[in-house]
Amino acid sequence: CPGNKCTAENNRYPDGSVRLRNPHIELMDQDILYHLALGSESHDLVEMFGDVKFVCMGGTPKRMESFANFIMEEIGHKLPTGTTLLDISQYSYRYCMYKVGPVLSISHGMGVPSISILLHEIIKLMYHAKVKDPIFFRIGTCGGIGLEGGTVVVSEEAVDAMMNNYYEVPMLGKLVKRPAKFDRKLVRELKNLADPEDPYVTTSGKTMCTCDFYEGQGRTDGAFCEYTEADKMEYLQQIRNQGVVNIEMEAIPFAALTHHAGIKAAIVCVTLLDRLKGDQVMAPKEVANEWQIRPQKLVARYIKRYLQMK
Ligand code: R2B
Ligand code: URA
Repeated sequence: CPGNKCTAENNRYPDGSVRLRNPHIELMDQDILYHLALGSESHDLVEMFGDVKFVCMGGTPKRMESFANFIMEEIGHKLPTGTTLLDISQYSYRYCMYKVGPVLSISHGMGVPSISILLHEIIKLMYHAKVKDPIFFRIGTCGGIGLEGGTVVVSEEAVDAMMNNYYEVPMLGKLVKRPAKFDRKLVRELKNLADPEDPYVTTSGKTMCTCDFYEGQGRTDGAFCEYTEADKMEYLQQIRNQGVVNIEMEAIPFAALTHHAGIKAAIVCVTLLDRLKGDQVMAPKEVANEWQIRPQKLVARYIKRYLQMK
């Protein structure tokens, strides 16, 4: 990085296009984005994706299909008559992808490996499509720490289960660390878009990213458990005292890989429960479904405001 200062700005080209920090890609005849069912030679990626500005990701294909329909309504995007939204990656049988004007809505599955594979391919997609200054959002669910179900959380920082703020990946038998950083301005702007009239709380803080939903998040209701309820509560209180407000399973690679690519990114999650009160997700489906729209609304406000200011 210039001056050894690895900021998101330094990681991209001056014209805003995504810099691929991999010299091998340019030398390849074609680049197959296998898990997206797309390729740099089989598809005209500039024509298909060149106008993308926002990449929104969330765990499940259903939620991201709903988000695609929701954002279409919100930004007043019209599909050509007689057409419906198409899952561009349907033949990957891995992730779903919908395009609504400048917005991509993509599912990332559960956990670090799944979102990491997706991010590699989406960052390459941005490069091949010559997209300028894209903004990435993860719209997700999480467990709250001292926050009741239905609370919206904007992540200020990401930490792993050992409270490290970097993504540690074994490469060629060595551990490589990449800083997991969000765009501070984007986080501030998102927080400011919370409406005092919203019938729920929007807050922010540190997000813990774990590699497991059960023992990895200190639950006592997995198939195994070798600690007591008291041990669990002591741990949850301890991480709360260190500023952790929610736990999920993708924040570290999401923050680290977007930062490494010079892409502005933020995470907005809704809590499905307060982990200080229990482990089981018990909210009825209809309630949980309504909660899951809340992060979508905040991100939609950001996108709409951006498009109006253009
Ligand atoms: C939130 O919810 C999922 C686990 O249920 C995981 O993908 C996450 O981060
Ligand atoms: N997702 C998580 O990873 N943890 C929770 O407790 C709820 C949703």
